[in-house]
Amino acid sequence: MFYMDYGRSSERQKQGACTFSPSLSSKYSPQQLVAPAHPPQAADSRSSSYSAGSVGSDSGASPFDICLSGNKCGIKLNSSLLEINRAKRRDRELSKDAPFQYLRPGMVLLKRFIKPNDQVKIVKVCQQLGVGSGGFYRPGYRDGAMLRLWMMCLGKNWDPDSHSYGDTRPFDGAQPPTIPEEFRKYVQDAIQASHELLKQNIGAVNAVDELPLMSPDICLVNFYNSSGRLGLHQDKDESMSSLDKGLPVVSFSLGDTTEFLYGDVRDEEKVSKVALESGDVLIFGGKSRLIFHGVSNMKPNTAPKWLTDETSLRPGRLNLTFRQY
Ligand SMILES: O=C(O)CCC(=O)C(=O)O
Repeated sequence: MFYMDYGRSSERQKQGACTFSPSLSSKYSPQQLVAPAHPPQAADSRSSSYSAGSVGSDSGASPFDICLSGNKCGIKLNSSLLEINRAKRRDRELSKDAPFQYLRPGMVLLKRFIKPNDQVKIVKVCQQLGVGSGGFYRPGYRDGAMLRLWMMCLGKNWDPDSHSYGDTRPFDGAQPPTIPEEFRKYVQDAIQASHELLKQNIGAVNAVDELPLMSPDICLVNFYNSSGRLGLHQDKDESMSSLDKGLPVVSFSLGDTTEFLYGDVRDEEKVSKVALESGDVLIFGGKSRLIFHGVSNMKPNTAPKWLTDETSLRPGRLNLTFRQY
């Protein structure tokens, strides 16, 4: 991953998105996306565990809790279980309307692929891992610029300063938690589903060529509050072999909707954008493995109510990107 640096750019031709559901693409309006020189606001006034820390992090602070304090991801009582189940069923129905979007060669979006109960499970597991050793922290750079998100690495640590992976976090020596087996299973399911959908929808003869199989040993978990964002960058800190094979990045979105920006050059005026909603899985590999991508314009209060009710997830968005080193 390469958040701040311009890095090498891809010469690939930009392809138009082909959707099998109402298209969400529209023209991207230019914006400043790189990390700000000042720390971003906390998710809400109750919640800040941020403090300006030592190099590259808020390492002096306790881990950030992605769920609101006091609820510890338990069920809140303001919605009945009956209502919650009804809402989940409704959302499952919705997912049938727009299951698949082919964004460009090597890049697909599986709409609301993660089932409601699994979304709840993922948030709860991330919350628990996130408050332990190696949990959520505010990444930053040596020059003091901070990313507008909280991060937890699973499997291997990604260091924003050196743009490299390691076994421990440089600022506190913590070892990243391992990737839960269930998460790996969701990734395999998503890749398999994308192959089926590539065959069905675009007649791909060999879907594995378009989106190679991968077995994740890294997962970066980002939490964005309503002012969270991530500048255009390429994910290219994985091994040369992984990048050469185009092993995909598999990205899960949970909570509030956001705009995902993507394109062949690091130019905010030339990127496409697509909305990522709770339960969506975005996969980019093969010819799209080195796309520039980023996140802007969070849409507050768009998380499914059942998700926030059942988990007390803070206002914002949780994103998990799985990769194979
Ligand atoms: O939050 C997202 O959807 C994108 C995350 C991302 O680009 C990254 O972690 O490299």
